Amino acid sequence: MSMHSIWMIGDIQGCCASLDELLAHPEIAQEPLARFWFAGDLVNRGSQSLATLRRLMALEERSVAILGNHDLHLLAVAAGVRRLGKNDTLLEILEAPDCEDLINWLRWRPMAHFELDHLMVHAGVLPKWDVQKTLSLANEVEKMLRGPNWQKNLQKMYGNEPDHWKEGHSGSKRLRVIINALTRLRMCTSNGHMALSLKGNPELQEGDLVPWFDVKGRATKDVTMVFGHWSTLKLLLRERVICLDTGCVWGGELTAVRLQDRRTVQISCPQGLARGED
Ligand SMILES: [Mn+2]
Repeated sequence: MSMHSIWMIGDIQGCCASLDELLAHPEIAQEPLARFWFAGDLVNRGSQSLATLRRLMALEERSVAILGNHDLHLLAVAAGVRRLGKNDTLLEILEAPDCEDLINWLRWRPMAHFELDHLMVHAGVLPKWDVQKTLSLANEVEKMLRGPNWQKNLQKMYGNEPDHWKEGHSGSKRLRVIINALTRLRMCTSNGHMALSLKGNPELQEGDLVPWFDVKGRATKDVTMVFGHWSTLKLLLRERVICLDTGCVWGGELTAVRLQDRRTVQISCPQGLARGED
């Protein structure tokens, strides 16, 4: 058991002032060897994505930052396979003198993290994946991102199909299902069919959908799942489910929960963008 606190922190989305305020909070700053877990969506929508990345990089071994959908979007734009959208706030990163270092740092972040019986992902896991399976599938994506063909491979990452896991999936289909589950999943059927598009898959009856963490018999049910991505849940603290996304960039809070005793510190964020879907 780690003697030092681990603070698990929700989606920052480029709100670096709130991150600075959180890390300087007396309760957190008093312990120089405390560690930090970040649940992904480190950048985008907020106004200080560049400063956020530099701040996170400077934490070095004190932090574990996993990748969310917005972070992968930044990688895809940097790779030249996606364009910036009108609400993206990533241009300052792409134009920064240290852009290459920032992008390479991001490419080496994990897609999932397991320690002290807590499994952290950005969005969710599919019902049949246990901890070891989730980590091994996450590692397939990590290897791709760190590999020589990462730009080309990111191009194939977009799309909602296939919407469920099969061991036989290979190539880009396989990576797409893994990435979609880990970084975009909210609702699915008890069989693990993901409802990813806003309009919903017409083959899925709305009544069949449940939050992924409520699927009965989920293979990860005996560990504590830690995730972000779903700000409308607010701070969800169940015995074995913790959602940390409290909508910082939408005028909510940036939240840190201490792993050891669930002590919670929240910073109010004045920014308050109109709430988006992502
Ligand atoms: Mn997200």
